[in-house]
Amino acid sequence: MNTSAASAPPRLPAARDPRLCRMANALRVLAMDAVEQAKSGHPGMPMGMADIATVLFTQFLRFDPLAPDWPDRDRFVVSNGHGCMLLYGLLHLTGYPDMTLDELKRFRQLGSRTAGHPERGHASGIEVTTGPLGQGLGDAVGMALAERMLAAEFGDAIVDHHTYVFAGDGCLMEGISHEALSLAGHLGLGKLIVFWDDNRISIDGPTSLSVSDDQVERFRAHGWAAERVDGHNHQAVADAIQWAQQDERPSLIACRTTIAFGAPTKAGTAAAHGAPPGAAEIVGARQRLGWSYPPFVIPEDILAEWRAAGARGEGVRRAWEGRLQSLPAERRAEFLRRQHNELPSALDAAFAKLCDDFRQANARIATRQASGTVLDTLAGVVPELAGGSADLTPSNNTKAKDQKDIRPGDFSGRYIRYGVREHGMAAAMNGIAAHRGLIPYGGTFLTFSDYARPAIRLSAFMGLGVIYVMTHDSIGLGEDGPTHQPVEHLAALRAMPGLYVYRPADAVETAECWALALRRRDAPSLLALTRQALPLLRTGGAPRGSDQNLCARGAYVLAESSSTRQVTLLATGSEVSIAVAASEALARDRIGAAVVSMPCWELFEAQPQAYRDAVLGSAPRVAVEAAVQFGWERWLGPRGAFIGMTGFGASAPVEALYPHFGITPEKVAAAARSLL
Ligand SMILES: Cc1ncc(C[n+]2csc(CCOP(=O)(O)OP(=O)(O)O)c2C)c(N)n1
Repeated sequence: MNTSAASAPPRLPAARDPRLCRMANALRVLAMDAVEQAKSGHPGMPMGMADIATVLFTQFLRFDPLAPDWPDRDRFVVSNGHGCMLLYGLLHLTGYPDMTLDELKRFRQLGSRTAGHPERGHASGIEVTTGPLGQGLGDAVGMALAERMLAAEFGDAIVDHHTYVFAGDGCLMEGISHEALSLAGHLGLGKLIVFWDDNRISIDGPTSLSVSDDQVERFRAHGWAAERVDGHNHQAVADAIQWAQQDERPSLIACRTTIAFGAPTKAGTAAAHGAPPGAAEIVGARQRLGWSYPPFVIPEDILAEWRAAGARGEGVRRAWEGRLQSLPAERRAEFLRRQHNELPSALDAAFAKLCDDFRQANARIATRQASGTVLDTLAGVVPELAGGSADLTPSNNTKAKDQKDIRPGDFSGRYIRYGVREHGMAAAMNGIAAHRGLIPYGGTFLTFSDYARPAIRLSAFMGLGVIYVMTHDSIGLGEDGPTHQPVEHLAALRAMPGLYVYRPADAVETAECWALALRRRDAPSLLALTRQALPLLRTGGAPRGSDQNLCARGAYVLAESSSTRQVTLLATGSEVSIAVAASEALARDRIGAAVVSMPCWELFEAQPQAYRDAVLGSAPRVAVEAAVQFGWERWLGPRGAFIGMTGFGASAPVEALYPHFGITPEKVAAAARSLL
């Protein structure tokens, strides 16, 4: 390993194992051939990182292609996801049954497992979706954290694996890398090992055009162990992995590589980053690499070596299964329940009691406060809940009474102090959810969902049951002013496919929305909660079980008009009580107004047309939400009016802001009258 200063030249390849060279070359030619056939893709990274991947997969990574989801496998994340042909090649060669040679030939084609960037769920062995640079690094921090937390709970005999990450210059230039590295360094996630593809090339050309960070010193400043190696020297890479495994800190192995190693004219240049090499370059590369086989042909002996590497893990996996079997039955069942994403059976009763308690108390509380009360109960019932906040714990009410902090060296708690790292938090939660065994939730102000949005999009993309607790959801937060008052965020979040956005109107709806979010293990949920206190609207009725969760259909008639319905008032969250007050004012004028609470548009959209028609009715509609109108058109129908925000908010007490922006029962009632 080269521990010399940042400016020292890279070591020349000294210890290149001929067998490993041939195995690595198989990865190189598969990447070249697939990209050439697809007429698009990124051959440079796979050819440059092939040696590192070969050392890792043949000597270190614990995996079993025949049991790809084995819980104690090492996690392997390709954060520089444009280099996905490297991953696909590895999965094929090591024998993952669903990654056939045909799939490699169909690289980037419709319906193939081999998408243009790795997509979780397309093939086993793809742990997370990557492509947006740096996200994989953020995910990996969550995976490594989940590993430690579960090890603290179930013991090292059951949970004891590494998280390995490939990352490029782009990943390290992205801001998210700062949050991810800093969090991992602080927590001391020693089983996280990052390989940086230090090829000094990105798309525009040499990285010297845009960056001059000393990455090794940067990682060290974050509390990581960091060393340099020649990424084409198999022995040096192997030595570095051994060193990294032994160090108690997370580790960076800065691998000096040549992009498109082996390509005769494009190696070491930006031209090799993301374009088909071309026929002449491929012929030249085959000559240089000593590879005489036609496209997509892997000789028997090399394939056999790779398959042997893939078979290494079976015994280790079986030994682990034996250890799992020897756990006490109850512990084993608990471990497996978590792996299968099944929730504890006591949950329904807990939610029924919560709703009942809220009704009994009939208190005016903020929905963030109600959420805190829900969490106090849930923490005792759902031990896999892993909470946290981006340094807004007292505001987000995300820490349950009995939750203990996670600390460096002590991962037995269930509360993660993410620090002021919204993006890093969201990405880490993706990693925690993708790892399995824990249910992550994390808080910040709704307005700062923007800071987390790229990772929220990936939660939705991957279908991960991450729960976002986003408080201070409107001008209702008051004095902090317009920078902190979301106005366009609900619309922007509702626009995201696969994300369930909940905006409960009172404490009972908050509990119901939490129940729905918790049960949805195949998609992320976002709870938009108020800072300000709200009256209880769902006062009536007997204690409700989960089957009577009125929020489950996304929208419902909260209050039908006592006379014929002449207008329907639609609202979410804090504005539902404004709609109720407006309906009462209209009733005094003998105008029949129904109030519809719409806590979750996505669920309502999924209801049968007949239900939606019945709820929305045929009368004119007025919608009220302390946010921009964007998106409400679909619910308003041909004769509708919207009361809400038309621009940014203002700094003032909440009591002044609602009248100032005209979001009042009087305005809603006036809009209703104007439609009659
Ligand atoms: C967030 C994000 N921004 C931009 C891109 C587009 N992009 C893909 S690869 C790349 C350059 C990455 O350079 P590097 O990590 O050095 O990759 P290499 O050229 O070594 O393969 C860029 C800008 C992206 N995928 N994600």
